[in-house]
Parts: sequence; structure tokens; C-alpha cells
Amino acid sequence: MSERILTEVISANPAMIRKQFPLLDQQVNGNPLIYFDNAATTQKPVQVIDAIDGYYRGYNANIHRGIHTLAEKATDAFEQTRSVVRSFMNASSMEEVIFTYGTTDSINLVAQSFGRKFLEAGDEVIISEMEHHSNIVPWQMVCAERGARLKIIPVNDAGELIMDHFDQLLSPRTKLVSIVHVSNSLGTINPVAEIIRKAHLAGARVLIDGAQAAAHLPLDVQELDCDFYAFSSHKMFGPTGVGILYGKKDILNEMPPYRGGGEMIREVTFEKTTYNDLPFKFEAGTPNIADVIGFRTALEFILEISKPLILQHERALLAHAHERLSKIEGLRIIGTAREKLGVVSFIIEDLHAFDIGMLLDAAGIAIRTGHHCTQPLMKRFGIEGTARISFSVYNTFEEIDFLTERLLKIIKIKRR
Ligand code: C6P
Repeated sequence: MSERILTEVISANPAMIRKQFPLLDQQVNGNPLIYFDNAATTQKPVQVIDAIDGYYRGYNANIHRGIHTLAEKATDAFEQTRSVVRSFMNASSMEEVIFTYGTTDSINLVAQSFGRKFLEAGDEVIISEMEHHSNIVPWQMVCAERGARLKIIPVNDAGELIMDHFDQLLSPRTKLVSIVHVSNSLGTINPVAEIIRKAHLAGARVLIDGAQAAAHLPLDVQELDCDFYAFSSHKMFGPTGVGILYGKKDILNEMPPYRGGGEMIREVTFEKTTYNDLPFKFEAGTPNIADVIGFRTALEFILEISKPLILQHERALLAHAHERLSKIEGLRIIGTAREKLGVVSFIIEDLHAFDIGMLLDAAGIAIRTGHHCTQPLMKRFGIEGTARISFSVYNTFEEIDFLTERLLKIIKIKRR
């Protein structure tokens, strides 16, 4: 299909895309479902559901262990996903692709393995004020254990990192910088290439939390030159319980295993255990085989539509939502960065975010409300939480218009 036709398919005829998502075709509270909670998790196309089903029905077996036919088939399918992930993010080898249980697990792996080995008393780890709790708490834990300090890059009123402040924080004491690529609460796209370049000049390693970026933005870990990159399958049309940690091979080789058990060993005696090679050194125990297999199909779904076209559609939806919502009196958008993606967080005068969520749900519109696991960021804006809508490829302009109408109605009733 030509690029122009594909754009039209997404923007003007989303039915083509939507019919691949059986869940979307339902009524919720008497209205057609409008699913605007994609930053929490996306829906799954039927191909992904079938791939998981196909494994359980056809070749369920444990991997990397058996020599029987089913075990070989399952191992092949599992390793095929690793190969697709490698190329999806352009890692230089399969050894740099580690399966985890999600972004949170990937970050904890780095904190517990890299952090415990390399952080010393007086060292510093830099994160930012807009981090998800998964990119705060693991560093607090390991810093407390190692006597290291956590330094925070503040954000401005638009929800952008104050980069001058970052420059001042960097020093020879900085061992690691761990930054979110796209903020789940604000939608801000951070200048990660610049952050990586500057951190490397200061001699620090860099982890990028790509949970909200991997499905949307171009991803080339070699070009970015990040040391680690973490993301979750379930935010990219894949199943829950699968995540990826990319790490540069030389660093991963220097890091000790995070968990001990089967699969990650070469030889075990009661006196001494030697460890397996990468990536298996970090994959102890039976992994989430079925869902890893399903994740491959999810990545192929993204590649088939094409990432640039998905991004183009989501950018158009974002612009439309900003345009419509900013006209609503008493509504304030939290997060107005110049570089922004896929998320609109807002508050409405005299209305609690939770109530907005409940009232929209009554109209079949699924959104997320609360602090979005970014409590320090909410504190920065002096609020408890927001109502958040987040887009995916199957959302439409009409859905945004319907949401706008409902919000106007809710406000009108409230003001009576
Ligand atoms: N954000 C949201 O609704 P897990 O749960 O491990 O797949 O992802 C954690 C995570 C890490 N970083 C960022 C930027 C995230 O957005 C998330 C998950 C969801 O915003 C659930 S709180």
C-alpha cells in the first residue's frame, strides 16, 4: 500500500484498523466503548491473541531445555521474538536483548545489578522530577544501600526538563542518569540524545525508560548510544508480563546476575556456580513463553502499519484534542511541552479528577485519573492528580469530539 493510502486508512477509515481489535467492538454503560487509556495498556489485535492461543493449543513446552519436537518449536518461536526485538530497536546483537517482565522489572534489574556493583558512597544517580515511580523507587533503594545520592532534574511550568539544571548536576560523581523518554503524565518528549551525549562526556552511564516511547517514536539504540533502554510489551499491543531490557554488551558482561536459578547458570556445584552467557545470564527460571511469542506478533503489527504513520495519526489526534479541550472554560491542560506525544492530562475547576473519570465511564469513555504513579510530579504542579486521555492508532477524531461534548455536559450540570 502506498504511504498516502495508509495514512487515509488510519485517519479517515480507522475501521480497517479497529476491526483487528475485537475488544473495541462493545458497548459500555449503553454507549460504544471509547478507549482512551492507552498509556496504561493498549488493546490487543486478534493476531496477538491467536499467537498466544496457538502456542498453548499447538506447542506448549518449556524452552532451551528439551530436545523433543515441541520444545524445539517453542524455543524457536521464543528466540524469533528476540530476533524481531533486536531489529525493532536496532541493537547490535541478540545478546543485548534481555526478556524481563516489564519496564519496572527491567529498571530493577539495572538498579540491583549495575547499581549494587558500581555505586559507591558519595556517587550520584540523576533522575528527573517527571519520572514514573518505577524509575524513582529502585534508585532510592539502591542509593540507600550503597550510600549514593539521588539528584533530581526539575521541570518547568510547561512540563519540560530544565536542561541548564541538568548541566549543573552532572559531575564526576555522576555514575548513572536514568530518564524517561516520554512522560506518561505529561506526554513530554525528552531530549534524550542530548542527555546521553552530555552524560557520557561526564563519564556516566544512561538508562532510558522507554515505556511510553517504544511503540510511538523511532527507536535506534545504537544511534541513541544509550547504555540501557527499557520498555513493556503491553503498551505496544502485546501481552502483559513481558518487558525488554536493552543493554550494551560490554556493560552487561560486567554486571552480575540479578536473579539466581535455572537457565542462568553454566555449572553449579555446592562450592561454586559459574554463569551462563548473555542474554541468559539475566533470564533465570521459566520465562513467560506464551506472551513473549505473542509480543513478536504485536511488533509485526506495528511494523506492518509502519511506525511513522502511527506517529502521524497520533500527532494529529493530539493536536485535535488540544484544540478542542483548550477551548473548554475552567479546563487546564497539565503538560504543554513543545515536544509532546499521545497524552493529554487535564484538571477542571471544582471537579475532582476521579469524578471526571466516573462520569466519563458512565458514557462509555475509559480514561485514567489520579497521580499516574508520578506523585512527585503532581506535587510539582501543586495538584493531587489529573484526568488523562491517551491515544493509540485505533482512536478517532470523532471520539475526541464526543469526549469534548461529554465534558461540556458534565461541567454544565456541575455549575447548575
Ligand atoms: N505507566 C500508566 O498508566 P510497567 O508497569 O512495568 O509495564 O511500566 C511501568 C512504567 C514505567 N515508566 C513509565 C513512563 C510508565 O508509563 C510506566 C507505566 C502506566 O501511565 C501504569 S502506572
